[in-house]
Formats: sequence, structure tokens, C-alpha cells
Amino acid sequence: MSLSIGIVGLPNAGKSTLFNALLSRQIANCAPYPFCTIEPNVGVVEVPDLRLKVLAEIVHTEKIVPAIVEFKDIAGLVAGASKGEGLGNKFLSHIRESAAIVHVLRAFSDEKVIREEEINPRSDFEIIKTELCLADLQTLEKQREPNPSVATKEDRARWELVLKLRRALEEGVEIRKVDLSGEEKLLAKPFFLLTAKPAIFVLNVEENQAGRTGGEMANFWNLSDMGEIIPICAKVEMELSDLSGQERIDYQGELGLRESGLEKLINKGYEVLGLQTFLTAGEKEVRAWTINKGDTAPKAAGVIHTDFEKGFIKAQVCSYENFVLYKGWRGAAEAGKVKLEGKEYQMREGDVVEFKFNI
Ligand SMILES: Nc1nc2c(ncn2[C@@H]2O[C@H](COP(=O)(O)OP(=O)(O)O)[C@@H](O)[C@H]2O)c(=O)[nH]1
Ligand SMILES: [Mg+2]
Repeated sequence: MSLSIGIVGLPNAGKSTLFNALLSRQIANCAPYPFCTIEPNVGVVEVPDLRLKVLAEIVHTEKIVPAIVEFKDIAGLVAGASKGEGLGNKFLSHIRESAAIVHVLRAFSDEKVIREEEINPRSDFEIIKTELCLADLQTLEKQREPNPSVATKEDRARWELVLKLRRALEEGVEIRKVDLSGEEKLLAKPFFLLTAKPAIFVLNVEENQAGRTGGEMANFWNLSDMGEIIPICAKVEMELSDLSGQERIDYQGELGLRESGLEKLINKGYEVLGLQTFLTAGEKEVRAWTINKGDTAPKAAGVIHTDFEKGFIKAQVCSYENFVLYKGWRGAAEAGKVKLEGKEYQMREGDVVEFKFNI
């Protein structure tokens, strides 16, 4: 399952600074994560989840394995990039491989960090958006009208969709903002459109604005219509990542930061990927597993081990809340809060699960 989030933005927006701050949280040992690939521009970080510690206390284990997300530092997006300017089209394939996009928008002024025009995150985003829309248009312009004498109903629906998406892009509307039916979404999937991907906006703000809310900063820069805005001072995050324990807490306090910007970003990133978590809690370890929303119990079992999916019999399921309230499997079972679910069961966020299988 691809959990990768691409970091994009104009040069000197602070992408690499933010990425390096994330890297300081990179998990050193990838062994428990079968999907994990570490490359120079990829940072694999754990998703902070307070539930895991609570579960670990209940089942008396020391070992906690959180869910992970990957961030990728993608350089090379400049005006004209879709036509081959700068690093050309290379960045496109990196974005295409990402499941979601973080846009880093510069809102700090620092004369040491070169920039020709006045600071303007809105117009910076417009430049990026234009390039991504143009790249998507190029993709769709490769599609050809089906021959009416042999076209199936689906072929015709796909062509109608291509025309609809092209119209949107020509007006500068990203595909993620276009109203699509479930069927249209399925038809659009194989085009791997860049502007269809979920997006989050990191506003790289001045040091003294790091504690401001997303709403305040979005109002200030006129970005309210864009989506989720996370104000982060990348430089501060970089400094914070060099500190440990109490020093970090003290410095965060001085800056008026309740939560580190990185934590907000990681959690938000995980959320926009459209994923959900289920939990396992045994003596060996407590662990968060990542599945797609709507996945069934056998699918979830398959994330742990492919054999578990094939040999799936039942899932013993308890909600996280009940598991905590009744202090573990036995108490929850006595209270009638543990259910045996079959193949059709759709997993819910925070289910604590034990799979019964036959291999
Ligand atoms: N003052 C200030 N400088 C920053 C901040 N974030 C990044 N920089 C500086 O801006 C320059 C470009 O940052 P970098 O992360 O390399 O940008 P990238 O081109 O988007 O990867 C570097 O000199 C950073 O130290 C920030 O929040 N405040
Ligand atoms: Mg960079």
C-alpha cells in the first residue's frame, strides 16, 4: 500500500528544511514495516497515536509499533516545468507516485533567502497549480475519442468524463475540486491525475507566527478557500528537532506552540490519505495497522500476513473505547463487548482485533 506524501513547492519555499525536520523523526529500524523503503529523499515517520500507550499498559507489553507514513522531498517544480523548464518533467513521476501532496508555501520574509517578488503564498500556489493542471491536461489530451461503431457504454462514459475534466482544467480548476460521481471517480483513476490527489497546505511562516492557528493565517494571506492550512515555521521545526526532552518542551512553550507543527502535519497527512487504523494488542506488542476506509476484516487480516487473509475464519473485535473501559479482552468479553465478525465485516476506526485463521 502506498503511503507516500509528496512535498512540493517553489524553490526556497522551505521544502527541504521541513523534510529534514521530518527526517529527524525517521524510524531507524524498518524491519517491522514490510512496505518501508528508505531512499535519500524519502523520510519514513511514525504517526503519533496516544491510544497505543494506553493499550500497552492494559496488556502489559513494552513494545509499541505505530503506523507510518512516508514523506518525499520533490524538487524541481518551477513556472514552465510542465513544458520542461528547470528539472523538466522528472518531478511529475515523483508526484504521480505519491498518494497525497503537501504544498509548502513561503510566508516568511528573509532577505538572505532569495526571492524576486514580494512574499505572496497565494500567487506561489497559483504557479504550482497551473503547472499541475497543465500536466494533467497533457495526460488527458492523449486520450482519443472512441470509434462510435465499436465503443462500449463505458468507453463513451470515459470520453464524456475526459471532456468534462479537460474543461475544468482549462479553467484552472483542480480535479479534486470537481464534483464527480462514484462511477466517474473509478473511471478517472487510471489517468493518475496530479490535481486529483488530496492536498494539504503548509504555510511556512515567520518564527514569531509559528503559534498562530491555520484559520488566522489563512485569513491574513487570503487562503481560506484553498483547504486545510497548517502554519509551520520550518526553521523552528528544524531547531526543535535538534533538541530533546525538556529542552524541546521549554522551547516550544516559549514559542507558544502547543503541539509541534510536524506532529500536526503527520497526523493530517495520514488523515488525507483516506486511511484508517486498526489495532492489535497482545503480550508481544501493541501495534497500529493501516488499511483503507471501508476495508473488510479479511482484507485487514491480509495486511498482517497474506496467509491470514486466505485462511480467514473470524475476527474477534472490540472498540478501542470498550477495550480501555473494560481493561482488556477478558473484561470486554464479560461485558459482552467483544464480537465475532465474519468475512463481510467492515472495519471501523480504532477496532482492536484478533484474527482467527486456518493455515
Ligand atoms: N527565515 C527562515 N528561513 C527559512 C525557513 N525555512 C527555510 N528557510 C531557509 O530558506 C532557504 C531555502 O530553504 P529550503 O528548505 O532549502 O527550500 P526548498 O528549495 O524549498 O527546499 C534555506 O536557507 C533555509 O534555511 C523559515 O521558516 N524561516
Ligand atoms: Mg530543496
